[in-house]
Amino acid sequence: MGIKGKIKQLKLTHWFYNLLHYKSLLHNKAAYKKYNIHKPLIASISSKDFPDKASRAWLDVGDSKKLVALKDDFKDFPDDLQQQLASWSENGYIFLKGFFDEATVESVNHEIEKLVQQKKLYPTHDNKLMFANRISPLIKNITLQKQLTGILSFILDKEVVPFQTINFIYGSNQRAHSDSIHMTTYPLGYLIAVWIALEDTTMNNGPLFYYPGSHKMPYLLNNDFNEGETALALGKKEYSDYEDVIEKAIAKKNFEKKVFLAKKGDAFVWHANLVHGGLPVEDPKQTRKSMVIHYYAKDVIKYHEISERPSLMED
Ligand SMILES: O=C(O)CCC(=O)C(=O)O
Repeated sequence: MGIKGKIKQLKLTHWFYNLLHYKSLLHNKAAYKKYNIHKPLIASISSKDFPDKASRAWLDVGDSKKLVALKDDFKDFPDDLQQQLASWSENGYIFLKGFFDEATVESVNHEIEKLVQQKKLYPTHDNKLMFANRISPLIKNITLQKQLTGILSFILDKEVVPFQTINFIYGSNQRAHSDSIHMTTYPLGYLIAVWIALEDTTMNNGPLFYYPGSHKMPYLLNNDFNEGETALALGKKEYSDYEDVIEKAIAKKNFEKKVFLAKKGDAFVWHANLVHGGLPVEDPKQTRKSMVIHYYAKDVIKYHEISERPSLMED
């Protein structure tokens, strides 16, 4: 590990950074109180600070087959969506076929192209274009689209708030993971993600893959793969160690691997703990434009288990 990596391991570095962004941590204040967390908002936080590792989301605690129809707004959803919602507890995902029309998709593509050209948006974290929602009213409006947030709030039975967008021009080549190692909640189970195809995906441009039912595995958190953590520094293991462990856990359970060959405008919604990733890009010349939006439920503790940082939320 280089010197930059070592500095990033130091919790003091995070606390200082958090102090500089104090206003963006205030979203956690009420939830810390509600869940009896007696820590400053700028301090590191991880699953070790919480008394349990169980989801409290209603469709994890109970079975969606029995529960969804009991809610008044269920009858407002189209038949196909009703059926998929009924299988949420079992599958951990739903498809929204053709959810975004051509004009909306193209407006997103043009906006991202413009922001990249203007150098307001640039690739970080392995070619990801992060947080376009913070600089573009157009992208922000998509994240707040009522029909979409209505479905997500229904699934979590809580108001949802967008945390981030990630735009991809090329396939992510990302190994299998659960988002809950990156974006975590207490109680667990209150993250939800939407993946939007901004062009068709094929077996050549690195489509999304996922394992139905994998969300029911125990959440794999720092204690399950990392070691050597101290009061001042994070554990010694790398993210790739996490990827190795989750890959083994998936192989042991024999989950079926499915590939989402999406058409432009399709969307895919996944559970906080559904294991997924991007298949290797077979043809590096082919683009695979897509956008992911990660949402948190509003009234829970929001943080990043892997780095033990509380999430910074913009207004
Ligand atoms: O789009 C992909 O290939 C993977 C995206 C992903 O895994 C994520 O955003 O969590």
